[in-house]
Amino acid sequence: MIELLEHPLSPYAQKVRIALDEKGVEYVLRTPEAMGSGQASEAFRKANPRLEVPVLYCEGQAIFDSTIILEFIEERFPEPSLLPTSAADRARVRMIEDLCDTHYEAITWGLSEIANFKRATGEQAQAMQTRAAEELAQLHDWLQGQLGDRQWFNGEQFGWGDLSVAPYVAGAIGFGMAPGAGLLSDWFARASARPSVAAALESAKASLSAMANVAGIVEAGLFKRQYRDHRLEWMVRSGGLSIVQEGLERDNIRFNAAPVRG
Ligand SMILES: N[C@@H](CCC(=O)N[C@@H](CS)C(=O)NCC(=O)O)C(=O)O
Repeated sequence: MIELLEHPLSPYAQKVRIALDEKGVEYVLRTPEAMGSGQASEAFRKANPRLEVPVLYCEGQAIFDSTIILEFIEERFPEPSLLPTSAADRARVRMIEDLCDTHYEAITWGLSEIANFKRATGEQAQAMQTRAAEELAQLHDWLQGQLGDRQWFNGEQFGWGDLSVAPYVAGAIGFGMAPGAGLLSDWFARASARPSVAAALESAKASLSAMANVAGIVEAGLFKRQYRDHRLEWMVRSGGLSIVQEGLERDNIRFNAAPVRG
């Protein structure tokens, strides 16, 4: 049986869930123990040296990184195809995915660091949230331009482009930063009505209550949040350099280590 290591709030894992559901592939879900603590089990470390979800276990192989997993799923379960037909359209949806995985996710992750993990408060939090709202409005405008008069980011059918955007827009909505009325919000209404997307977003909603205690867990030194790539960049350029410094001093953030032979 295929197993997906995930966390319901991970947009990367949501992408994979939606793809599997769209293809009618059966799988079981599991959240790794001590997720986010930096204290991963040997098995998880072996499966993904970065200690991130999603990881897909299929036919004896562990595959990490949502984009690599989506490519695997597309090749292993070709029907129905989630990629558009032409090479140009395939490149187009992959670029949308890349922008969302990097630029968009960094912002919603930053908002979570403030709202849930309480890394910033008062004026600093307000300034960072204002910055995030401005950037999201810009991104929503860009996405609206990408959508144009298409029904779906993929084209005529829901697919790769759509499952790559929906988790992030849902995240922004969760922080009260929904796209304004227009083509993008109409698209999101259509996308979130699909059973595959609805199931992933429902699980995320159900797990939100657990976030109420996470700031206390970080304070107690039991959580070591991963600061990486675009997330780290967002923190630094959005007024959160002191957050990074404090996290390093208090040892409650982590960077990726080089992989160790398992
Ligand atoms: N590039 C990876 C990113 C995955 C990722 O960052 N996952 C986050 C959850 S959203 C994670 O597992 N972080 C581990 C941690 O915070 O310790 C992908 O596309 O799968």
